Amino acid sequence: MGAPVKSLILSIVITYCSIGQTTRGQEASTFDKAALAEQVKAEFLHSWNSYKQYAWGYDGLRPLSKVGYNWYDVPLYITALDAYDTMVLMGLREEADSVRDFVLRNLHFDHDIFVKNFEITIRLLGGLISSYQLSGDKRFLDLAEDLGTRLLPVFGSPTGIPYVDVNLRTGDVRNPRTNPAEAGTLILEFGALSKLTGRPEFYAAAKNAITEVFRRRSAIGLVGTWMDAKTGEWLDPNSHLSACIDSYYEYMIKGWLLFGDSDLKAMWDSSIVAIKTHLADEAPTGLWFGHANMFTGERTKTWFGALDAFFPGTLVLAGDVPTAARLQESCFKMWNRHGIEPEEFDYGTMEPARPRYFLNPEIMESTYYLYQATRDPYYLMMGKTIFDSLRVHCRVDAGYTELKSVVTKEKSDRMESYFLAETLKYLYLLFADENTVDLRTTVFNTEAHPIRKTW
Ligand code: DMJ
Repeated sequence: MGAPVKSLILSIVITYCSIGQTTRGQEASTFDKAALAEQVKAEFLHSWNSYKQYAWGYDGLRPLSKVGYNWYDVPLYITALDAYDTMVLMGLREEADSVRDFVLRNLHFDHDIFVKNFEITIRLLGGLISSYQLSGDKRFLDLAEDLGTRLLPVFGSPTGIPYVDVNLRTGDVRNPRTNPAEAGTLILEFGALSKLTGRPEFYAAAKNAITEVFRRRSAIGLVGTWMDAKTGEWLDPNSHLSACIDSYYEYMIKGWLLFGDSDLKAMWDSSIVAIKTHLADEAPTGLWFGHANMFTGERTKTWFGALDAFFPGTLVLAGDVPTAARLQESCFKMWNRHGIEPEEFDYGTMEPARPRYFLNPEIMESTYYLYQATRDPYYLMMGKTIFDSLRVHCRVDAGYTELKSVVTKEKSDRMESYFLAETLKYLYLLFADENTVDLRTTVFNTEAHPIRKTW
């Protein structure tokens, strides 16, 4: 058993002994977990069947107009591949088999299109790797290797920090304006690809990318929002845990857990000190993590949002369950303020700063990890509240849809693939048998694709 796995088990045990006994919600026996898991599965099928009916073969569904849309000139079957491993985990064998046959018959990457390296890595490369591991079908791994090879040119900048876009056929790259999340959220997928194919260049390129971002942290240990991949210069010094930075931190701890790479653990150990020193905010409404200038530490905004809600989950994986539990309380307050969380929330005024909601999964993800760590039924209550309000405010005839405003609940017209890959998967796993996924051997990538440590 590797050291990261031991540390995860240890953290779960410590937590169980310290706060796991404290039940703030109903008793476990009053929750019919199995029934709730079935209800989530039914909502998954409602969404998936709507996608099949109106958008089959497209990358995504517009649930109000009931049409499909593609990200590029040709479809890459993003929703189907993102949803596949959720189907497997839910035991939807027939659906999963039909997706597998469709994807393996139709998906290839020899297209003259520029794609976003980060999005294609977390959704497709991650999806192909988990599909391979769950199905044992080597054709998924062949597709993953082909895709990984076509994405590799992004790392060819003078700094090794990846360009944002790459042409899948020509290998041309463009757009050096990047951020820590896009540059630093690649090591799980590229690293697993190295382990599974025996080609070390994938791991090396992704490891170098996150290392080069980390090396450019400020004297007080923070990173900014935007940077130039060619020069390594910071273009925007705003530091936070939200979009553009979030999963850069997540992959330090998950990379440590999946590969036992102590350099990644050292990056986390250093970063978490800076985060707790300069971003943490003990407000009258609880513990939050706001925005600050990466060079001076000066507070720039009292904002926290739907994406930041991944952080309790990452803290659990890092072994800091007490802080995770406190922050999760704040996330739940943010959710309950209007019955759905906003994209950005000003915890100074306790009102949305950006009122949209994109069906994001992060709060469900953190609820799942906290329940796994504590077995406290309070987190089942939390998950049920979140699930109920999703059904009330985002469910439509053809699937689930985003909101233009969590205040007015006005709907917008898009169901992102991560709703099936992540949002419903984490809700399902929260209520399903606790051993559905063995967290001692499995690490979820940032799109919730489970990657199993088989090496
Ligand atoms: C997903 O694609 C991933 O979770 C990513 O890390 C952040 N954005 C969405 C979900 O909100």
